[in-house]
Amino acid sequence: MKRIEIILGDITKLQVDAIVNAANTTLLGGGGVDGAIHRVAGPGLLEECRKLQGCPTGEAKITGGYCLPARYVIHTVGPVYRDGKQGEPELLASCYRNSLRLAVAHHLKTLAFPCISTGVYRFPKGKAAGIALREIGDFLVHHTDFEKITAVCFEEEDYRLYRQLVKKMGLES
Ligand code: AR6
Repeated sequence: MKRIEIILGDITKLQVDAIVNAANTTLLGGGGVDGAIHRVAGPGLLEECRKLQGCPTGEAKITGGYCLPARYVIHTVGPVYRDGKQGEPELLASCYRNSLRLAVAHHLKTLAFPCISTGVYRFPKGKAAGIALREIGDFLVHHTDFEKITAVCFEEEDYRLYRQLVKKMGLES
């Protein structure tokens, strides 16, 4: 399935309909990919985020892209990983599903995801990659008009894991 693309790089540079932000429940910025997105988007993004009044874990909200090459930013809040028995896998899957649902509602056709929760929130990378690719793969099967979903790996380790898994899961032609 060529509509899944795995790349090693910086999500803020992608010219897609929307990039997904791994935010926190305040939606008021932070470190990691969230910090990078706000830095490139500029102050207009924070201003719009303030009006959203936060976002619960596992859910997603959409804003404009401001100075980013992407038209929109979909902010989702991944779970903080504790022991894997506090609903973390289900919440992570919800992040992907709710982000994709918003993309459809806004008639978007190209979307890029970072490796949600695998940084500061410490979700084990292999497990997170499996959940991400399962949700993305399922979505594309049911949305044949969606053009492309890019999984953006910022770290070599994530890139290797995604490449391995995408083959193992039969998501690549
Ligand atoms: N492009 C793509 N991926 C990136 C980039 C980038 N420019 N920068 C970092 N990553 P994290 P989380 C990767 O910590 O674990 C923030 O402070 C990074 O290598 O950004 O969901 C929020 O405000 C890692 O693989 O997000 C929250 O408080 C992945 O993005 C908290 O961190 C996710 O790492 C969210 O933690």
